[in-house]
Amino acid sequence: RSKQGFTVFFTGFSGSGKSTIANALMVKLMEMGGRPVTLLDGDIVRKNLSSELGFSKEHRDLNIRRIGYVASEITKNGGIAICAPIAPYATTRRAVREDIEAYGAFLEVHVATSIEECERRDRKGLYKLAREGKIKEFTGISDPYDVPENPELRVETEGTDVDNCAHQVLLKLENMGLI
Ligand code: GGZ
Repeated sequence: RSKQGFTVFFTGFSGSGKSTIANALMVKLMEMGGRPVTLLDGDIVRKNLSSELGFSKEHRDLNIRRIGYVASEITKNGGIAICAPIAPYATTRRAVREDIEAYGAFLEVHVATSIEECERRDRKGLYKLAREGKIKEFTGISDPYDVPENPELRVETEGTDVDNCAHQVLLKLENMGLI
């Protein structure tokens, strides 16, 4: 019998490393073959699926529910979905988990890079703009982020490289009997 589908759901601040780790994980899972792998990255979803949405709580929740719906369909069909939005609200993450667990497994991965480190890196210059008030409702600066209390996995990116973080996710998937 072929293995069940599953969703790996990354959550963390802008610039925490979610996309980079998600990409590395996707490559590793694709190399293993077997099931199709679909990456639903924050920016890509916002461009293609949620282009009319902003960053109010209502809009963020809609965005996350859409990602959750697509991931649940992929999971239902036996595929692998990798999601990498900020997903700042615990209740919304919980709702997505429930949608997906109806069809397969859900692995929440908290990319636990601190806000100080994300702001220090400021890869896209967004934190600077947020501090200047040029971007409003910016997660971690002027908008909330509920730290996940019981994620399946928490990865620390300060002092751990991308490959190692992606490998930790693979080990967890193995332990859960999913790969
Ligand atoms: C947070 C924002 C904001 C505000 C624009 N707050 O580093 P990025 O650029 O590529 O990742 C961030 C992305 C967040 O979109 P998500 O869909 O992941 O967010 S959520 O899960 O909350 O729906 C950042 C950019 O969009 N960005 N304005 N105000 N991030």
